[in-house]
Amino acid sequence: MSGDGATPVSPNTETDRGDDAAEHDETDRTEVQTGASAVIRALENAGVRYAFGVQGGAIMPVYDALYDSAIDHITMAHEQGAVHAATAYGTVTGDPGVCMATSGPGATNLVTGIADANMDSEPLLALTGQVPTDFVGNDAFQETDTVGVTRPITKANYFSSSPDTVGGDVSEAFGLAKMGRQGPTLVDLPKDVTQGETDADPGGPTTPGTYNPAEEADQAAVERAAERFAQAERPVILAGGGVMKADACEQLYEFATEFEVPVVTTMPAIGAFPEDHELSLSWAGMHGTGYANMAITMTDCMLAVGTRFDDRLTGGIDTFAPDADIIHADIDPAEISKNVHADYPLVGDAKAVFEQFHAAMPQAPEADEWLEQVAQWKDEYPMDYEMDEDGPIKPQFVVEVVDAATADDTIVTTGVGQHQMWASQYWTYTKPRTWVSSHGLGTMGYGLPAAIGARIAADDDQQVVCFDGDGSFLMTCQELSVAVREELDITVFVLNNAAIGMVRQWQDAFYEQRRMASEYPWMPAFDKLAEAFGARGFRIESYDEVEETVQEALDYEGPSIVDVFIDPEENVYPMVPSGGDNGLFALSEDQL
Ligand SMILES: Cc1ncc(C[n+]2csc(CCOP(=O)(O)OP(=O)(O)O)c2C)c(N)n1
Repeated sequence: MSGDGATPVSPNTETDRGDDAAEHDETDRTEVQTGASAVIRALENAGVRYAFGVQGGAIMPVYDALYDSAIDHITMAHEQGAVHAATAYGTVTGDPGVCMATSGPGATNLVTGIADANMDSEPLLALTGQVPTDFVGNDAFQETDTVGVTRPITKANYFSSSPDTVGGDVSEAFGLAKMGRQGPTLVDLPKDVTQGETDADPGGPTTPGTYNPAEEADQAAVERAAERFAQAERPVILAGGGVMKADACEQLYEFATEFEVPVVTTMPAIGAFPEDHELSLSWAGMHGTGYANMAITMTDCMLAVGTRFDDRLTGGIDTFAPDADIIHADIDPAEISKNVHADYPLVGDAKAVFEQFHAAMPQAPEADEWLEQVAQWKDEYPMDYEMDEDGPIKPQFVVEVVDAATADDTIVTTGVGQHQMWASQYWTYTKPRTWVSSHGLGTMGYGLPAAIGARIAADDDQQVVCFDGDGSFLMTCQELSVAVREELDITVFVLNNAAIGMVRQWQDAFYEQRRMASEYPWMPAFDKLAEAFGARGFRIESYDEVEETVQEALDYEGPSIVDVFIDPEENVYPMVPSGGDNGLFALSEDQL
């Protein structure tokens, strides 16, 4: 598919792979190039340093070619672990993470993670083995129509048809994953294609010549929108994940601080604007801060950049920012007026749009009263919880203690559930790409493999912690074997409430406390489980153990699991019920 008119994409500039990555000497490379070696050459040309995967019959030729490469392969325990680790790698670095799996069950085990990356527009390249072309359609051993299965959940996918074009397919899939609106791509690799000989050069990352996402937005449209924004009496910026993806955080900061506009982020954009800044209102939506939700409800003009207005953010569309003119900038024109009507649509890259918008602003909005109002909301609805030192441990306190004990650039990964919300609410994020979580799909089990991918992507001196739920941890805890084998310094705090707490919370609130299949009093001892894997295990059962044990676990240079017995009845607030009015968030169950 990487035919004429292909546009080169800058490969990852980081080419120094380090000695330890060069497991096998590149000079061992066999002279005859196969489809498989073209695949690996394409990855090398793209600057890929790591691939996460699991071996198997149909993908073996590709692994055999990898034997000769300096690309470091991280063997995962399960393909779901591989895809989440690769996705998190992409979140932290901005470059597509690469995962590999064999055909059939290997490929289907990737599906959840691919769907996850698709919902969050994460750059990801999946390579899957496939039965030989002649066997396709015959129900051959481990045959699954991977292209068919993944078509709705990939940005693009390819069934490679020849050793001569397979390298180009990989180059294009890599280029597409990163360019424009990012997302997952997949190349399905029949065994005869990867085993066949070729002398074709796979080239570097490319995109089809027909794929030309806009860089700058239409200048006249920007000027009209800036004119309106400058007149706003209650302006607000809503920064979405696209701001992070476009590396536009600096531009956001400059714009917001120069024109004194409060900044609300979506969950995926946590860290795009420093949460300790006085203009930060943290994040909005179902469990966002009261003041963020007030601001996006009462605004008269919203500059929304790189967000798809997910329903967890908007609540009911009818009650979303009812008095506001919406300026919506996005790189994907399909997002404009999809969920929320855009009064001022702008199609372009977030970084370019902020620069254009900044230059086009005739003056700062006159919004002193609004800024006072916003500050008042911050006082009125602080993020708070009640704590009794003799009672069960509050999870929010644990998050705060870990935040205080770690550096500002620490990366936090999470599973999905209450713990994810506490980790996002009670940690102060000040740097981009330090919040790594599953948003749109809400995939339990994301936390540990994501911590592995993040650890490999992170700077050596950057700490990586994971807040997990007991239920989420149980879904992918086998990846601890990988963290031990690779000697990865990660610390996992399992906020253990012996329940799949978020479900329990909803049952209590909306199903008359009928706790069907949500209490898990049979959880294993996670500290002992950690030791069985060869990791360090810790347990915290009372407040007086929290600070010391947290420090001990963080100091341990390797994977450690801290089993924290938290208050099993603690709930996440504020809360806007599904489809509700953001301005009417509840601070406790009786307000729902
Ligand atoms: C794979 C998957 N299955 C089911 C769910 C539905 N779900 C959402 S939150 C949640 C509870 C998660 O429990 P746990 O990981 O223990 O976290 P807690 O809410 O207790 O902090 C469940 C089951 C999901 N999000 N993902």
